[in-house]
Amino acid sequence: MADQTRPRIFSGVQPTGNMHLGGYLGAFRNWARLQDEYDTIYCIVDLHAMTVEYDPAELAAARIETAKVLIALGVDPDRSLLYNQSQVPEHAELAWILGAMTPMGVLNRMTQFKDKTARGASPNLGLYSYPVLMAADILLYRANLVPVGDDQRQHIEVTRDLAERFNNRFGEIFPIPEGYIPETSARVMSLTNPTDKMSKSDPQEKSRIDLTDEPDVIRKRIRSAVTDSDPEVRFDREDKPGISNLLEIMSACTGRSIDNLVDEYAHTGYGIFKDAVADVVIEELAPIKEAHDALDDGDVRAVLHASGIKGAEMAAATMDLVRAATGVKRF
Ligand code: AQP
Repeated sequence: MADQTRPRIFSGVQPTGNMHLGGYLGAFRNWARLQDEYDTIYCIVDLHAMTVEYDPAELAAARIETAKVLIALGVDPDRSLLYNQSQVPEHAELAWILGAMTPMGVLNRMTQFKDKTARGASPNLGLYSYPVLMAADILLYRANLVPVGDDQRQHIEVTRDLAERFNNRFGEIFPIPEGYIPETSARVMSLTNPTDKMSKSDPQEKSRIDLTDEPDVIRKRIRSAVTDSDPEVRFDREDKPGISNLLEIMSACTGRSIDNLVDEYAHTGYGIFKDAVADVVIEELAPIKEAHDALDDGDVRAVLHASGIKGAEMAAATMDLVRAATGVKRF
């Protein structure tokens, strides 16, 4: 862990609600898988969570719950750092320095800000400058790779842009990080509106599958997933977004190609296909729920505390370089 001889990974998750199948197939599963090859740092980004309306007690509880689910799905505290963003104040300090060199035009193009405010979020400065804080999160650890879902593609581009601007102006301090985005399931769609992304903030619970849902809930939600009236199972994102989403989910859970699944299910009817999708999702998530339910809150807190101390040491080392390069070295 953090041995600096291997390329480094950083990624984050907002403690803003239950973690769902979309985040798992798009990002968190890779967090666990990449631990052997990379020096891995995973962060519960609670400062980002403050950019939308929230209840302090719920945020505090969600930080523990999010860590619990991550450990349950395979993030191993012996191999990865796992802590809350707020445990390392340098995230905010570096965000300020990067913000001072971020053109507003870059932020004006961000689709996530537009989407969130269109859905009712307050257009506050924190939400607007979210990509700058995200860039600081990644660059603070001089990360090389960032495993995320497709919705974060634009923010990774901003991070790369800010790293280049910084290096050109102040000297080569930051590696230019790459996104690590899966080919299948990078954007898992809502079960009730398959042209929208599966999302924690969707008020319709039926739109998603949470990682700790009971098997009967998972089956019910997949059975009631919105599809179409043509009975053929085939992949067509435009005309059959619901079925295409289920095919992608099944492919991601089984490792089978979409073509192979279509060969088997093209003419079985939607009922049989949906039950088969439910079976593989239930099988995929069962060990996560079991591990989650066995974890103790106190143990999870201890992991966050210990990891945060190590993360703070790494962040301090980067900030020494950044402060010296930018003319604000500490006396
Ligand atoms: N539907 C999705 N498909 C694939 N990947 C996804 N991710 C999120 N939704 C999907 C990826 O999960 C990681 C953690 O995301 P997050 O919880 O920090 O942030 P988010 O993108 O804000 O998640 P939600 O569910 O969409 O929350 P709201 O509703 O608040 O916007 C990221 O890598 C993300 O790409």
